[in-house]
Amino acid sequence: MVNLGILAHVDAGKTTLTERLLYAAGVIDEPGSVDDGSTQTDFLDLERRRGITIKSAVVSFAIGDVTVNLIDTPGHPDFIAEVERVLNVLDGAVLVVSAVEGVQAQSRVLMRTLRRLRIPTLIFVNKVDRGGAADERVLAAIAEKLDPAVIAMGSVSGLGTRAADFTPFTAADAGFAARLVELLAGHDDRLLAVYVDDKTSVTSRRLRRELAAQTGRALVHPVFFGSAITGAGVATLTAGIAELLPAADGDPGGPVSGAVFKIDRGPAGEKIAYARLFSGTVRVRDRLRFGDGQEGKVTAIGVVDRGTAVQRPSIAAGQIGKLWGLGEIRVGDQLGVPRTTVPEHHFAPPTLETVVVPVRPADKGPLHVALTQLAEQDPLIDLRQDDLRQELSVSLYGEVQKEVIGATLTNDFGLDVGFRETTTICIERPTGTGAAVERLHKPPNPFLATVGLRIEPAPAGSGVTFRIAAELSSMPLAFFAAVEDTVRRTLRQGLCGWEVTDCTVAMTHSGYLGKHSLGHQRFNKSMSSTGEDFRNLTPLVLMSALREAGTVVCEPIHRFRLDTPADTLGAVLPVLARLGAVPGAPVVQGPLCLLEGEVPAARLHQLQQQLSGPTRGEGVLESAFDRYQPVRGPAPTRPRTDHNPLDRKEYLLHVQRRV
Ligand SMILES: Nc1nc2c(ncn2[C@@H]2O[C@H](COP(=O)(O)OP(=O)(O)OP(=O)(O)O)[C@@H](O)[C@H]2O)c(=O)[nH]1
Ligand SMILES: [Mg+2]
Repeated sequence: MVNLGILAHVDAGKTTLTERLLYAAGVIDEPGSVDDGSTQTDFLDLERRRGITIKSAVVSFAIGDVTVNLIDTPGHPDFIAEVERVLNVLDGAVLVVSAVEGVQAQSRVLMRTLRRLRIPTLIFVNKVDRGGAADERVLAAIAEKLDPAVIAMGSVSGLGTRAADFTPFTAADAGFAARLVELLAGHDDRLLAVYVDDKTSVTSRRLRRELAAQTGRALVHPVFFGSAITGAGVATLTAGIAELLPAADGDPGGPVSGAVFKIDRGPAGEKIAYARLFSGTVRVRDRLRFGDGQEGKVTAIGVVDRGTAVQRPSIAAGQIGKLWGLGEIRVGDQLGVPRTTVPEHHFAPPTLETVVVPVRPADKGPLHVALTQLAEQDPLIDLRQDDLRQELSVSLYGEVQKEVIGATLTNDFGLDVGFRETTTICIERPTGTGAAVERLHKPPNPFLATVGLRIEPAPAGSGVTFRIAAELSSMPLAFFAAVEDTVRRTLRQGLCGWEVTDCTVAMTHSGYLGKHSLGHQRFNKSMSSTGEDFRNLTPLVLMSALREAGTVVCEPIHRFRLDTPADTLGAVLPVLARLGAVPGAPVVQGPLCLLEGEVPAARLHQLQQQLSGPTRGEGVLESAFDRYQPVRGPAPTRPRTDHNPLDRKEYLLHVQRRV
């Protein structure tokens, strides 16, 4: 059993390759086509109409006695959240690179992450049948931009023609053997020693075994070539998947541990969780723990078996299955014993947001329900309800995702919506250190709690760290937990309304009142502190510490790459300058010119639109999030959705009204 992800830049041919693999394995009688909307994995109406993959989809086939669960992922950067969730459940991956377009922006982003997570990865150079396809040049670009530890597993003939084919190197090929030894010896001194001693003594079987071992440890990446349209090279790739990628392991008798990477709704609206098990066995009617302490009973289990969905009484370690009955479950939840303690994000979070407005005001309630369901499938849209203005907003990666959300609300929920203009999500970072304290029984503190907090800047990208600098034994742990929880919640809106991050918050003072109302039958609130006292006081203290520290608003910056005809450079540069993009020196390659540089995420969409004229529609712009950078000029603010603890009077009134 191998759980395999197919990843690539948009349009590289992942879905087409998936069809070919299914066809080669005899699962389907004929490969479907993305362009006709007849593939197995692009089955959503929207995917078929647009010809792009939006949601990851699982299919299954067999290579000899190895069962492969294949997950086809979207390549469009607006849907990178789908890829992120899939990465947690893979034994291996095939990264598809187009032989025509070469190594594209998203391939680099994906490969960087695959390497970091040490996911064994084969590379498939697709579209060798298309005019303009290259082999040597693309291989060199892969080595330069993705990973130097790669090796071509064969050679291409008839490059750029319909008859293009791929012939794997054999053991008899001396050049291949020498390259292979050189590559593998880099990670294995013994192999090098034996080889230097006597070249002929290293058998080809030993080399293949070592190649599989090092591929399995994600140290090297074999490169295959072919065409998903004609099927060239697909048999060799298939053999490579079975031979070189490690099989799923895990003890079916161990404690249950798994991860949910996709949530779907069945025909009756019932929730279906796609999960991979790392350990243990889950049976129908088992009670399962998931997320942060929720529980549910599995009412049915399904697997995808060679193209058809079948019900099963159980799934075991290594398998992917669909679980019914877990009402509260969310994408990204861990099942049973968590494998990782902190949910880690592999890619940058969305940097755009928009307000969703129902066309019919009466649809407000149903819209909230619908968006909540979409947020279950994609938590990164981070649905937010603005309590003050009664508005719903979502986070986004881009305009295509926005259109897809709009179409989904119309098609699946019968809701017509409009969107406000997309705006950029900034962050706030503290610029200095600030501290504040409010003590029990010391006016103006109206709460039965002592809370002192100090906030200081931390390195970029480090997030929020909370630590307790007060005496731990000074109060019950539940009160510390209430403070930490409230600190994190309060930091979602800083001085300018943006999320505050890259900081350390230390709790410097603590104290509570623990009198028991002994003689009283009823609980006497005036006599003992409760969690609420800490939850209510913390925002006041934290915000005044933050005001003392000060913050700087930072905006997301993307790195871009623009390929454009060289003669359009003169027309392109002023457009870049107008939109605040900073290009490096242009690199002219024949008739084409390559520009790389930086642009604020806020200008990206305009840039895309305004380049089509000056580049005669031939410019190709790619970009990926790079970092946050302090905004030049006046800091943008985000309207608050809470009762601002900086306005003490208004905040206390709100708290009073709540109790
Ligand atoms: N000539 C040629 N065209 C191909 C090949 N593979 C895919 N295509 C075409 O390239 C386009 C994109 O193919 P898809 O399979 O949808 O690519 P994808 O990587 O799944 O795209 P997304 O899922 O949207 O990221 C389609 O028009 C395919 O017909 C190939 O090997 N040769
Ligand atoms: Mg696709």
